[in-house]
Amino acid sequence: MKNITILGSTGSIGVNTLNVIDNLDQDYNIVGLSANTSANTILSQIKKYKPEVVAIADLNTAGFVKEQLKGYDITILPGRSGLLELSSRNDVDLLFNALVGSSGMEPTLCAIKSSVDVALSNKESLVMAGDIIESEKIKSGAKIFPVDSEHSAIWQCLVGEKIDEVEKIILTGSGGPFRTRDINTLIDVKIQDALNHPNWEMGKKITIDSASMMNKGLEVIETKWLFGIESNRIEIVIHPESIIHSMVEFKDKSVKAQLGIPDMKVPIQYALTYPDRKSSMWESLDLSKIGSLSFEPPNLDRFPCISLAYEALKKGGTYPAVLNVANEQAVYRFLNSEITFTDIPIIIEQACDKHDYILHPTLEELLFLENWTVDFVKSFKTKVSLTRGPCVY
Ligand code: MN3
Repeated sequence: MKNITILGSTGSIGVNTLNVIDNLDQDYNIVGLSANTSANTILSQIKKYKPEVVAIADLNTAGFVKEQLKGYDITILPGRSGLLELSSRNDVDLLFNALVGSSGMEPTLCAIKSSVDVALSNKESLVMAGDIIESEKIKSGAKIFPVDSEHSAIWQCLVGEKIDEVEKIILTGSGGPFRTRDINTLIDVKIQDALNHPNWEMGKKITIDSASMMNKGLEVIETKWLFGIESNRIEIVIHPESIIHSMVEFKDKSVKAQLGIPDMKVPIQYALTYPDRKSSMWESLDLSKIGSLSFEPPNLDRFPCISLAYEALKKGGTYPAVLNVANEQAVYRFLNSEITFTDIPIIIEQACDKHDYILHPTLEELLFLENWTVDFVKSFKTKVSLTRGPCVY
């Protein structure tokens, strides 16, 4: 019996995680769940899984849910503090962090500090606070199990291998919905065009990140912290079919790849059952049906977010955190029809250039910078152009 808490249980990854648990024969005891505003989904999850405690970040939703559960033996923890209290519990075996965006960073840190292993779907945690999380991991002995499909692939390729025998890591990316679109029309991208991902079904924020390819940029930074590999040994290759989930090249030039149907339930299940593998009912890969796999280099003129992410990773310190928060806020403004699709990298570049850089920020300094970046992006009005060209990594 494994005691588990799932943060963000009403989102796309959270729902899939509960689905995977339903289909595993090993018993899981759901200790805690968390939601933000999805009252109906969390109510039905509470009735089905009977957790001891549920954190609900949105105060109105927390009040409503509490009212609906009169007579139930359950603790509802409201607000941000409730989420952090749930994340800090040391009586669970695994915290599954499926929160979206920078709000997921502190909960990861809380669990690590409490010596609880984290199955990490929230890539923003490592992008923002990789340095702090790494040193807390060393202190507490807690581990991070990647859930992101690319990082799960790399993790699986590295089983039985020595990290100092790795030559490079090759992250695959589908290229998203705008891989072949006329580059001059990207300014006119509609919200619906950007939300229309060819292979993966995901939440809105990550779908926009995939369309701008900032998702791949964030994954480069995540790779550095998960596997201790520097940016000049992390490459991106576009692979539109999304069958190879990533690859590792070793010193002897042998390359290992992990393949499968694009389905997040597979990496979710591996993070839950590691180091074991359990039978599943997910779809089998039939390569003869797929026929051929194709690859191309990423077009850095089309996707300036990739260069911005590599630059932030190389500069280090607070750059990746500001890049991440600026991106997140710019994506929300795009989804609100306040800015164009091509404004996203411009805003990120400006925020990175204008912030007060710190090489080794504390958590407090990161949280201060998060607020600064949110305000910066909210007040961003001027029409300026991108000053950077594509970078060479
Ligand atoms: Mn991914």
